[in-house]
Amino acid sequence: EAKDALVKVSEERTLEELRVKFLGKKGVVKEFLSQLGSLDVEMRKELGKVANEVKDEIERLIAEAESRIAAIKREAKLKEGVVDVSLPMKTLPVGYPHPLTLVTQKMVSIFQSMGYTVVDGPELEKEEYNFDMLNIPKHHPARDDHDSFYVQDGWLMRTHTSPVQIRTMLNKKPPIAVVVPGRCYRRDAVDATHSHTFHQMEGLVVGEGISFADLKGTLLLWAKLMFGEQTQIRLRPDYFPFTEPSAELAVTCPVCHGPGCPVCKHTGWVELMGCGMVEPTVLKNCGIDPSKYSGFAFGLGIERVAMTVYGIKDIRHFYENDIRLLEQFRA
Ligand code: FA5
Repeated sequence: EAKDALVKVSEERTLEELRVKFLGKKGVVKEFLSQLGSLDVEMRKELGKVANEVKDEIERLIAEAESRIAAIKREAKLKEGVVDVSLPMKTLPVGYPHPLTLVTQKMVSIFQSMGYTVVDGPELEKEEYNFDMLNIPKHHPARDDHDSFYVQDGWLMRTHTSPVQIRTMLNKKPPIAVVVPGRCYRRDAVDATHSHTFHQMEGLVVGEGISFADLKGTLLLWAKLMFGEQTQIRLRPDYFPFTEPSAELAVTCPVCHGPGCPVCKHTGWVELMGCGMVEPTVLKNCGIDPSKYSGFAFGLGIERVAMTVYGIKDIRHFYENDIRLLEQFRA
């Protein structure tokens, strides 16, 4: 009877009732044992042994039932405690992309959409690539504009991304269409528009029949995609030893606030980059035949573009990591 009941039991309370019924002070087993007194010794011994075996067996079945009931309870609790994934989560503080990263990504994706690839170069650069092969030999006055951090003889922290033009042309033959975003270094006094460490993006296109019209069309399209359809560009003659002719590109002020505009100072124009047709000597330095190929190049200051896009007045804001500034660039 005990066995039949105990293998089926699935509730704590019923189990306790069965325990009392069979093993309790007035339970079946005790009752049976109390009746043994009236029997003779041999019989008492024999039946006492059987009674103890029965008691052990009932205890074992109770223990089994206990662990079965515990498992059932655990199962029920798990079902009850299912995580409700639709509940609102606790938000943890997260970072946001830096404005320089946002502007770089946007510029890169515009040029990628025109078929350019992104290439990289070292920040610790050979003087030969940073200057000489770009047609800026020693004692050339243009070197004065690039006051440099020399690391050891012949090596410096690159002053612009233009040495990656050289690295690209040494490694790959035309057609070439690359952009190079990256960090640059100059021994410039820090002020609202200058930093010793800043970022540029270089562009280089080399192929057959590349003309100044290609340069102009490309940069006009870039300006419209970057600052808006209404944007116009202005090209004025400039000088760089590695391009000829060279120009300075300005765009119509995208945020003009009229008099006192922090971006264009109410001139209506923002000067953004240097550009020009790759100097034939530079092509020759890289083993590219200038009678067959021509190219254009440009180089812009990423901070300058970001300041224009977001109307930021002081370049130092970019490097201070002030959370109040960064939080304004939440996606
Ligand atoms: C150059 O560095 C040329 N390599 C650009 C170029 C490339 C011309 C290809 C033609 C063909 P420049 O020295 O003017 O040019 O620097 C370009 C831009 O870098 C500047 O307009 C400015 O926006 C940024 N820049 C230069 N120095 C600093 C500085 N100290 N802090 C922040 N931005 C700077």
